[in-house]
Amino acid sequence: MFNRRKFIKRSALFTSLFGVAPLAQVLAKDHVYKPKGSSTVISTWNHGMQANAAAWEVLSKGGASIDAVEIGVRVPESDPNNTSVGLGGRPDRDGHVTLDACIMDPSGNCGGVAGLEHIENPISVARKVMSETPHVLLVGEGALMFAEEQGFKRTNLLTENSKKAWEEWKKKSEYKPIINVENHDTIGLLAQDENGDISGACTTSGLAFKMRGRVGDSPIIGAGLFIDNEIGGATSTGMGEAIIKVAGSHLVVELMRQGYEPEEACKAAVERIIKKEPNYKNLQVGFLALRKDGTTGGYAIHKGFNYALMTSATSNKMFDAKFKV
Ligand code: SD4
Repeated sequence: MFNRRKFIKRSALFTSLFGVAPLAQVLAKDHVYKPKGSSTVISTWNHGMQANAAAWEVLSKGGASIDAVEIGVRVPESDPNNTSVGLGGRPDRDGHVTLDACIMDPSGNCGGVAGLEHIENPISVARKVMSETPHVLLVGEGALMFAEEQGFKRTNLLTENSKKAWEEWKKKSEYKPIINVENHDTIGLLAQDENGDISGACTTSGLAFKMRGRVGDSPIIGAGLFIDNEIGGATSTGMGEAIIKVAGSHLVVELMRQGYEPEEACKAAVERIIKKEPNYKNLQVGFLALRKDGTTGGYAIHKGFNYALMTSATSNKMFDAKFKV
């Protein structure tokens, strides 16, 4: 049986002999970070600039982070030229545009939709799942029925451009995601408001020409997004299967709890994937993290992942994430 007193005694002996705390002790320690009293918004890829600007409109008026993240990611969702989110997203291999999204607030409430068709702003449906149902995730037809009950209108999400790309793809029907190309547009956005409260949102049409019914990390709490308002938040982009296998965003937040800097936490999560994924050279994954004290970081497997960052002290700006290979 586990004897706590003996364990503490042994730990103390270990520390005095080796001058460092044993791992179990380090892991048990929750780090406390103070909010900095100003706002921050960070989001994936170039379209993060527009999303950040919209989120900032909310934050700069003293608005809540949960409103900022929703309003922020609705911008790329509604952009028909963005081919991996919302309207104009690349379809699955059968020609259906199916959308995945989730949202999480500072109290740990969350909602998501997966495989949602015909609705331009899945993030807003995800928020309704959070606020209007006792559930966390609705999928497919049920998610669509719920969206319509909530007053969302059907739209044709398959633009001419996406239809052409699909018809071109069908000629060979080869399923080979290309690093930083097909995966380029999922938006994950984290925001901290003036009260220091953190929320996050993540939304995508997923991998282009995926199998019908395939769901990636983006609508899965703990994979594509995780918030713990005591510690911070994290979000991801890239090959969802690899991210789900390590519960990526949850892992990043837990590493920050153990004292890792945001960038270090993202790097350690990337390293975990590399260790477990023999095929890592052929896939991209990127993480972003925002800690309670306003510190941010990002890291990816490959070169090419960038993110937009705006704070009360700095203007909206793109950064290239560091990378492993
Ligand atoms: C997915 N993570 O469905 C998403 C794809 C993505 O940037 O991030 N694209 O696996």
